[in-house]
Amino acid sequence: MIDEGIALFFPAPRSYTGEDVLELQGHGGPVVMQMLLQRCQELGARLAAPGEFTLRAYLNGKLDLAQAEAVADLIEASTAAAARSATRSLSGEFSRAIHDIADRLVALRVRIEASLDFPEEDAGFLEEGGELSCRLAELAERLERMLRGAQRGSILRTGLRVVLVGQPNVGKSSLLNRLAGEERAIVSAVPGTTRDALRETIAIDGIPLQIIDTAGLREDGDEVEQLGIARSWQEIAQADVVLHLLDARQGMAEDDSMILAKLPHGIERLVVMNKCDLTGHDAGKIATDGKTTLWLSALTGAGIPLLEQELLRVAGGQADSEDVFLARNRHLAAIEAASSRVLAAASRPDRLELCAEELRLAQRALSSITGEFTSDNLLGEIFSGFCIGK
Ligand SMILES: Nc1nc2c(ncn2[C@@H]2O[C@H](COP(=O)(O)OP(=O)(O)OP(=O)(O)O)[C@@H](O)[C@H]2O)c(=O)[nH]1
Ligand SMILES: [Mg+2]
Repeated sequence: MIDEGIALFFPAPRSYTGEDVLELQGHGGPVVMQMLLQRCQELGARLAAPGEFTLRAYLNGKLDLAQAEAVADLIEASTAAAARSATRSLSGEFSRAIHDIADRLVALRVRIEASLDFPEEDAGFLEEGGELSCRLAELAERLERMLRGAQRGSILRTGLRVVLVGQPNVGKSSLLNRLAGEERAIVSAVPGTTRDALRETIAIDGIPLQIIDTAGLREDGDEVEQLGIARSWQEIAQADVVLHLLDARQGMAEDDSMILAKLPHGIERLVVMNKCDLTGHDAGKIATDGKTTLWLSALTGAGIPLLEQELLRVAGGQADSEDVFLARNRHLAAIEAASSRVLAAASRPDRLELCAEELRLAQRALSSITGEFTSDNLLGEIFSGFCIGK
């Protein structure tokens, strides 16, 4: 005897994978489980590949591809809002929204094909400003809305990457500790304390944020510090938002202008005047010509709620709304592709056969999300990201 437990038999097709499934449940603990697994293997079973159960469920039509991905996202969700969004996708809400748009694309294509064959029967349909252009505009609108929801969902999945940047000693590590609510990073009055990038995941209103503390940027410093600074720039290159910290007593110095000039183009940047407690300046937010400066104190915590609000704004606000789907990059690319096909169709009302072809390609792009058109390579990529036994 190895253990006492339960054997559950799920006859096909009413199991997770759609096949006959036998589940053995023991008391747990790595040694006993290992012995149980070993005995099963001696009797002819083999270990499952990563995601193999979910892959089988997909191949047997129990789930579509977007739902299968939601299984992995649910397991890996880092906040309750992300988990809820994954559950919505798992229940098929995302897939239904995709199918709804795809159905509209098909219906419109059918009308166009009919007009090609019998132009005189449906003249109002093709007129300028007529039904065709209205329908195309409506489709473009829907895709645009879906893209926005998916972009917000993609932040919910991976977390917004927030990199703390600035000269040595301005208080980056202090701010990380303040946001994390614990003493994660070493803080000291010695400039050049932080050497290696340090990351901490926090959640604000259900939105996961990866806060990354970096080595203070300066030209001198020893070899180790310079290696750390090179890492700071690597982190900056992958940031969604850069928090540029300044010492409020000094404000923007020459070295800061140099840092500014080297930041990647188009990156979201917030200027943080830290140590406002030493200046007598109140904590607060000042917005001038679209640029936001936050005055706060990492030491006392004054102004931190304002910073959190500002980060939420950058992340796209509320995490938990109905139209936010936990999208992956491949979903975003597919929705974007469909959207540009529909726009291309709208620009060619004079060439109906081109218009119909664009709509066909738009439909194909959307269907790749739920898995109607997918290559084996893509399946391998998706399911290898799962943990074993799921
Ligand atoms: N009065 C005051 N002191 C602060 C504040 N934030 C940080 N400090 C102090 O400033 C010093 C430097 O803080 P750190 O958080 O280590 O600064 P850093 O930017 O991480 O520095 P490096 O790692 O060297 O780049 C420490 O002595 C902190 O206690 C603040 O808001 N007010
Ligand atoms: Mg530091």
